[in-house]
Amino acid sequence: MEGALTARDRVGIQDFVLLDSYTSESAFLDNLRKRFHENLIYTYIGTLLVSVNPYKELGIYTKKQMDIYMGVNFFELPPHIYALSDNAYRTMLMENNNHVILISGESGAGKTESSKKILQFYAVSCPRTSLLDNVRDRLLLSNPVLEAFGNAKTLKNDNSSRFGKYMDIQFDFQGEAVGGHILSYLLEKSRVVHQNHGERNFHIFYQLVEGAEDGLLRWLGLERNCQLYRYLVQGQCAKVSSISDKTDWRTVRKALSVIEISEADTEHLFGVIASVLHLGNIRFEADARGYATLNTLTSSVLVSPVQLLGVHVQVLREGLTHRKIEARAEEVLSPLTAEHAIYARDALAKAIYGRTFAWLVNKTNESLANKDSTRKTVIGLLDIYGFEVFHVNSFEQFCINYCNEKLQQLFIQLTLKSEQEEYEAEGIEWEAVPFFNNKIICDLVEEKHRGIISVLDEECLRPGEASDLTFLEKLEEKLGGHPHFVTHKLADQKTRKTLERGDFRLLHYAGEVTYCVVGKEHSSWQSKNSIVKHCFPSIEPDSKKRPETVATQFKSSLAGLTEILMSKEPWYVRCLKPNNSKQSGCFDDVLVRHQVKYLGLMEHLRVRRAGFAYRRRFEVFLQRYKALCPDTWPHWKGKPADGVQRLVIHLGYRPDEYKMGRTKIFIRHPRTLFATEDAFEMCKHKLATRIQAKYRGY
Ligand code: AD9
Ligand code: MG
Repeated sequence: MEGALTARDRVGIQDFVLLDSYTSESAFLDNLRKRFHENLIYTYIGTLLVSVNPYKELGIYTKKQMDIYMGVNFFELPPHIYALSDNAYRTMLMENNNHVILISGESGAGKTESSKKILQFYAVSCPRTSLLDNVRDRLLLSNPVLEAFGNAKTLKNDNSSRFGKYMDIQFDFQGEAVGGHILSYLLEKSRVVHQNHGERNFHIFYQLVEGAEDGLLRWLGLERNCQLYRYLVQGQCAKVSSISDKTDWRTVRKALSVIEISEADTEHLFGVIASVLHLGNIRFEADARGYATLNTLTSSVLVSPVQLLGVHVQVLREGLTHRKIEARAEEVLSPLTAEHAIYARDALAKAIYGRTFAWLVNKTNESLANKDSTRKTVIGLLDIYGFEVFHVNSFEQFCINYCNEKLQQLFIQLTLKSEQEEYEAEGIEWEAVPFFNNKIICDLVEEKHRGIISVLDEECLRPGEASDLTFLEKLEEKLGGHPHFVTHKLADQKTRKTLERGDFRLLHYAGEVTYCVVGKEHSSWQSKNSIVKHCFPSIEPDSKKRPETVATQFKSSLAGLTEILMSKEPWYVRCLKPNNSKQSGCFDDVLVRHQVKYLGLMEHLRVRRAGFAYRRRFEVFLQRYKALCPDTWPHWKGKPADGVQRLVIHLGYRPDEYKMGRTKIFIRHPRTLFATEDAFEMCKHKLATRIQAKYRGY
């Protein structure tokens, strides 16, 4: 007995629901820390998985481990991401419905790694026929491709996702992974032309320059030296010790061929990527009137983008130094100043890269598509960019953090709110658990006519008149009284921290972030560059439609995403970051406590602990288990609730283990249900043997 106690003391408890002092944040933290130092990074809160980034390889993701977890009940083995994956998978097969695994946590907490482990589990462990082996390879290899083009080193994470990703894995009725589909959300395109100190551009640029074969580099007009390209060196850290661009290049090349991107398309793809680097090196001079001209040196630099993008030199030249104005159904070319030409060049580079990324996602989807039309069930994986706060935060951080607010709101809706509402609706006695609802911050950003995005839209409709500062004034006017919004004028009263004149601060669920509005007009419009139109005619938006700001588009795409997520049965992985220095073995109490708090883990635990892990409608429960009780087998003629009551008494459920609602039975702990499920399996087996014996007897 003493031995068992010591082990428990050492490795903690694997499900927070079993923690004695479950309302104490310190006890929660102690348990997490204890486990972390024993390399036990996973802990449950019921069926929710808490994961702490170990920042080292643990050897717990082998094929052997996958086999151990396949088909075993959730609580019979130590917590693992494979257990959650397997549980979602088996529920999908049993109930023939769609599921989604929502992975959240701040930047660097381990979301992308988690999503990769889940995908690997499905691709490797699920039943397979040799015919579809390549589907699994494609599913797996879509990752390195999209990471190369959509991830980058930031100060928070050496492999930070700079786009949001939602991926459906499709399964056939036998449970075989047969296809997939990816939706991507707002890529951080500004990174193509600008990186903060200590950050890099997207990985693919460095992979290309470092890893490409000599012949390819020559054809692209590039040299093997990142320092020569302005778009690659602004962060002054082209080389990163944790990253091998050369090795990654080989992986990406192989992956591109596995996802069936043809040689010609691959060539074109790298042509476009190289042309972005060339564009970055184009310089402008001002003529006597201050208008931009391309200097003679630049003329030779133009040759490469012209060849690689397949546009006429005159089109490129004009596109960079002039802007088209529509006046009385006529198009007039108006010259740009040298300063504006730089914006035009950068806008072009961003637009080209953005379209290329969209093209790549499309191609990947074509390769993952399952042509067979039989009904599939899916498990969705959501891996977005995590909440982030930098020294300077701009429009991109605003979008990323807004996206995280939305995801937190969904979590609250689905767990804390609807859970408690259901108890109420079912007439189950319940002591409400208070929680902070971040809807107020979502509204602050997205509310019609009053939210920040709506003010931004209005300002964008007044070209010429509006500026960064008038935008800020409008915000102040409309949102000045909001408890989560602070500007320069109001700073001292609300947070006692001063603010620069061009900044505003939001008090997000996960912490305060100060946003700088300077330069917002350059990031808020969709580019309508004629060169881009020329290069990507098929995916250019309809120019007749009134253009939308990027923020508004993002808002609608998040609304669409929420709908997708709400239509599926959710599972949660909450990732925590143990320290800010990417170090293994270091558990920063203050940092982890903060995350536990804002992720609402304590509230979730209280609801779980006081609540019921499983619920089934009376009819469904009775139909499945009626064979376990002579009173209900083969038919129960009375009310379903009474039948269920008889059944559970017969099965020996203790009164505190379950509650009868108005339409459903609520079961406190999964173990109870698992025991019933085991009894059911045995009963089926006995029945089958009896039937076989009977037929043999004839
Ligand atoms: V961001 O919001 O995209 O910036 P993520 O996705 O949450 O962030 P990521 O999964 O990329 O973070 O993890 C960051 C780094 O932590 C990885 O590159 C690994 O080096 C490390 N990591 C994360 N999870 C694990 C793990 N389970 N085992 C080992 C891990 N290392
Ligand atoms: Mg990520």
